[in-house]
Amino acid sequence: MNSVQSSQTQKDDDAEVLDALIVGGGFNGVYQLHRLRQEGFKVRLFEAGADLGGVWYWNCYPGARVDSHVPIYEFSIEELWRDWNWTERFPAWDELCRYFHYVDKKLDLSRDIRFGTRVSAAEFDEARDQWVIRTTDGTVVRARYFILCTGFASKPYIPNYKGLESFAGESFHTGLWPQEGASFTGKRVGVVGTGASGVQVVQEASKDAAHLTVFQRTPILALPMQQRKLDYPEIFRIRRETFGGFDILRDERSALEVSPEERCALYEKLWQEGGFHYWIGGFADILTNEDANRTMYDFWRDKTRARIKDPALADKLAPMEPPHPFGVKRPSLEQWYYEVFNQDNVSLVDVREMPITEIVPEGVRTADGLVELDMLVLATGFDAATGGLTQIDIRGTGGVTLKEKWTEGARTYLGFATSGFPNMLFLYGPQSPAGFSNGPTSAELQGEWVVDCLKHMRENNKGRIEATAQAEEEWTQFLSAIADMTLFPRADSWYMGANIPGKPRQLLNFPGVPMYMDRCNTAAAKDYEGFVLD
Ligand code: N01
Repeated sequence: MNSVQSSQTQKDDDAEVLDALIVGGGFNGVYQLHRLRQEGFKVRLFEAGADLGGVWYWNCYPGARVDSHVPIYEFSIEELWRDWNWTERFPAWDELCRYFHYVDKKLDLSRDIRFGTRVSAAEFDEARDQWVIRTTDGTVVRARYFILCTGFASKPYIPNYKGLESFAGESFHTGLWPQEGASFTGKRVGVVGTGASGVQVVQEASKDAAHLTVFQRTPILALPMQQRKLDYPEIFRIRRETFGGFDILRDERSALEVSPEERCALYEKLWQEGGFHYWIGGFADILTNEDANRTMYDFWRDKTRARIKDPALADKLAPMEPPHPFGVKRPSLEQWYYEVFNQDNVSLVDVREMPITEIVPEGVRTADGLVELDMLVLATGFDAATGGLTQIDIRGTGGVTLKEKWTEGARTYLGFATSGFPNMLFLYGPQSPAGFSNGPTSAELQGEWVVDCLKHMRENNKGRIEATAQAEEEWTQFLSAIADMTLFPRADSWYMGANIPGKPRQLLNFPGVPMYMDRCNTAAAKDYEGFVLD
C-alpha cells in the first residue's frame, strides 16, 4: 500500500459512523429522516441543493406546478396537515418549497441535514458491513445503511445537439433552472419538448415572449385541470387503497361492455372532475385493451381539437390517429395549453418532419431554415428512475459499480435493493411503483417498509441484508410479464426507458401500489424472504 492509499484508509477509518446516510431531500428523504430518527437511529441526510424540496427545488421554471392534487400530494402525518393550508389545488413549485420549510420547522429536520452536499461515490466495506460514502467536497462518512432517495428525475437529459454550447442567448434545462429565475418578457423563446415540463413552460412563455416556437416531437395527450372541495381524513384513507395511490377509483367494467352513451357519460364526468381523473378513473381495461383504449383517445381528441382553430395545427397537436395508446405515456395537466397555439406570437415546429440539425449562436437550425432565438429552453426530460442512482459511483461487493451491473437494464428485488449491494436500499426507484404512484404516498408506504426492515435488523442483531440474485431475477421477470399484459410497451416513454438513446427498454415502474405493497409486506412477514440476513 502506498502512502496516499494509507492516508486515505486512515481518513476513511476515522470517518463518522452513522446507522444510516440518506441521500436526497425530497418527500422520500424527508420521511426517512423523520421516521428513522423517531426510531432512535443515528441518521443524517445529504442534499445537493441549497434547500429541501427535491424536484421542487431544482425545477423552479416559470409555471412549474404539481399535477397531483392536494391534499393527496402531501404527507398524511396529522401533525403536519392539521395546520397547513394550500392556496391552490395544484400548487406551484414555490408553494411546495414553502411546504417543505414548514415540514422542516415542525419536524426539526435541518439539524441533521447537510445542504449543498452532493454524494459522488460510495463503496461497501465488506469487513465492517458498512458503506463508505464520499461527497464532492471531500467529506467521507461511514454508514451501516445507505438509503438512496434521489427521486426519479434527478438526472436531466440534454440531447446531444451539434453546436449546443455555441448558442449565444440564454439556455436552460427545466430541471436545472436558475434559482434566481429567468424572464421570457420580450424575448424570442424556443422550447424543445412537450412533456409535462414543456406544457407548463409553454403556457407561461406564451404570455410574455415576443415570439414562442415550440419544437414538438410527439404530441402530449394533455388533460384539463379543474377545482374541487377537500376532505382530508377521508382522502388519506382512500389513497392507500387505489391503483396509483391517489383518491381516484376506477370503473371495474370494460369500456366495451357499456353502450356508447354510457361510456361518453363517464368520460364527460371524469373530464369535468379534472386532473388525472380522466387517466385513472376510467374503465378497467383502458391500459390493457387497444379497442377500449381507442374510445378514450377519441373522446380526448375530439374535446381537444374543438379548442384549436387551425385544422393543420389540430392535426399536429391532437391527430386523428393516436400517436400511441392513451395514458401509456404520462399525460400532463394543462390550463390553456391548446389555446396558446391560437395566438399570433406562437408557432409549432414538428421535429419529426423538420428535425433539429444543429444549434448555432443565433438559434436553432432545422431542415427548413434558422429559427432565431434569445432563449432556448430544453424541456427534454430526465434519465428517469435509474439515472439518479447510476450517476453516483456506487461500488458493491467485488467492486462492481451499479452502473455496470445495470448495463443491460435495472435489476432489483421489490424495487428496493439489488444483489451485490448489501445494506443499500433505494426508494421511489426502478421496479417500484415510483412513476405510477403519487410521490408522498410512496414515500410513506415504502418508507415504513424500510423503517420496519431496519428495526427488524436491529432487534435480531443482524448487520447485513442483501437481496438474492434469484429473488431479483424473479422480480424482474414478474414485472416484465406484467408489462406484456399492458399497452405500456407500445409508447416510447420514460416509463419504458425509451426516452434516452441506448437505454435498455424495460418497464421501469411497477403498476399498482396495493399489489406492490402486498408483495413487499408478504416478503417481510416471511423473515424477509428473498434477502439474506447476517
Ligand atoms: O420530460 P418528458 P418532462 N428532440 O420525458 C422531448 C414529471 N413532471 O420533464 O415524447 C426533440 O416527459 C420528448 O419528445 P418525445 C412527470 O412525471 C411532473 O416533461 O420523446 N424532442 C418530450 O416531449 C413527467 O412525466 C410535473 O417524442 C425531444 C419531452 O422532450 C416527468 O416529470 C411537471 C428530444 C420530454 O418529456 C418528465 O416530464 C414536470 C429531442 N432530442 C414534470 N428529446 C408536474 O407535476 C426529448 N424530447 C406538473
